[in-house]
Amino acid sequence: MRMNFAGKTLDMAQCHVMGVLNVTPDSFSDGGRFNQVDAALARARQMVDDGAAFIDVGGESTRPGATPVPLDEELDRVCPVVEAITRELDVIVSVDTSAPEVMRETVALGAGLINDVRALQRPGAPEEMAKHKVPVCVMHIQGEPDYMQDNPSYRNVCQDVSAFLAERLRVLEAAGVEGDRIILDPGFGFGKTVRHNFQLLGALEQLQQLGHPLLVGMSRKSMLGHVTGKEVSERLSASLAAATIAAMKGVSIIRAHDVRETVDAVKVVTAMEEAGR
Ligand code: 8Y4
Repeated sequence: MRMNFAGKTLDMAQCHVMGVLNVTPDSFSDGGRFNQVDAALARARQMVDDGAAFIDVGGESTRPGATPVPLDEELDRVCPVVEAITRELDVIVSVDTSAPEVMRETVALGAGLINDVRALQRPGAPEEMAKHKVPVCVMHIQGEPDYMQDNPSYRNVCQDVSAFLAERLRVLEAAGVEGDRIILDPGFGFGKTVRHNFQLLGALEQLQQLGHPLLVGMSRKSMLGHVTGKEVSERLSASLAAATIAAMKGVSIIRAHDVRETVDAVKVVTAMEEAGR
């Protein structure tokens, strides 16, 4: 029921909001490392004030065609921000990474969750996470970020995603990552057509059957652009509709850019559920 994120515990029967904090160079225009860390900390502080339970710090772009970030560069981007947030703010720091070295360094700095869009498929990643006690979010992806959108194909997307996650659970538990610290994520937009994404959204209950807390991220994604015809900057309402659906289907964590608004949407769902108990 409760999960321990490096000393901060949360009831996973409740729905929490995770704010997105990109620390890629294009997200904070130049100004040197100090100013970048400072700007990232200010943005994190705003999201905490807005009600975020997690801040998801990511130093690598998973957009198809993005240039891969060398390990040293990822460490240089992410570590100072993780250190600053854990020192200054009362929030769980999540680190969006696939690199075992980044997992090791950021957990040592106080990160409370490792969020891996590659489901710990990199060599050494399961073994690295087995050495620590922090929870990990294992996300479904078909292929690699670079080519995942080329021709996504499934026999049955819900069954296939569920089978992939069940297999990762088996592999991770065999490597020594306890099941009670594994969070699952269907990976909206990661090797999926718009239709696949909406089939998954409709079938989140099926993924709940795996018996682990769920995390979802649909905020501003192209599945919402496709149905509304809107650009990224105009997708707030659609993002809130998607977040509301996910909350109603019992997900534990919603990854979002617009924390303030998403927290309100989640509060409406929570109030309804509490009134019914
Ligand atoms: C506009 C803004 C359009 C952002 C697309 C995007 C997830 C995730 C990402 C997710 C988990 C993104 C790191 C993609 N998505 N981690 N990360 N689940 N666990 N695209 O769905 O935000 S990055």
